[in-house]
Amino acid sequence: MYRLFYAPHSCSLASHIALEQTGAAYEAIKVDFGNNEQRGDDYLSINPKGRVPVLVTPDGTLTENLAILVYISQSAPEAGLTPRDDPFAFAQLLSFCTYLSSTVHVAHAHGVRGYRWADDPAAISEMKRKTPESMSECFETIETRLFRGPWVMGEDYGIADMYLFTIASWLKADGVDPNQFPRVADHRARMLSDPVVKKVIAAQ
Ligand SMILES: N[C@@H](CCC(=O)N[C@@H](CS)C(=O)NCC(=O)O)C(=O)O
Repeated sequence: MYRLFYAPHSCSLASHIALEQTGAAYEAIKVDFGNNEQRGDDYLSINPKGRVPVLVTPDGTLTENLAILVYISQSAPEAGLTPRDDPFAFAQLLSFCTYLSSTVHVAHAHGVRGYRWADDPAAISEMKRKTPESMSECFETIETRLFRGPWVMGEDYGIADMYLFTIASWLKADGVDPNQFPRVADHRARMLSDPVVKKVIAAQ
């Protein structure tokens, strides 16, 4: 039995969808950001980084969405959520997902958690001002160059779809019109009609 620590509307949605999709036995534990539970001693003893997601597994505790997504998918190979026996295809998948975690997620965080990078209120508000532009640039790249179709990596549905869906759900709040990116918007609509995705969203 896995234990997933998540917060609604956060990047942990991707890991939650992966768990549900593979049929793994898990318990989802909500971390209350409203009360800064992620900064409390109890939570820091689970994840010293003070972030979600965290997956507690029989093998040990994992942090970082991408690591968790890879672990879940490779622990349930029959679900086919990551390429098997094809190092280049797997590396391409990691390349896309790393772009989401290290560039797109960070561009979003500049808008909502600018205090991580600056103390000066003017600098924080400048980071916020720039967020719609930087998120739009990232999604333009995804829309026109990275997204293969019908799924992110081509014919096979997998962890990149769960991750893109999660980060694309922040666009409106980041001041970006999601309809600027029709392929991503269509992907989002298909994900939203998926029973597994619906179930996870309802549960969160
Ligand atoms: N690099 C981490 C980032 C995790 C992260 O920043 N999670 C956010 C939610 S999307 C969080 O826990 N924020 C709480 C905080 O900053 O206090 C990953 O990809 O898992």
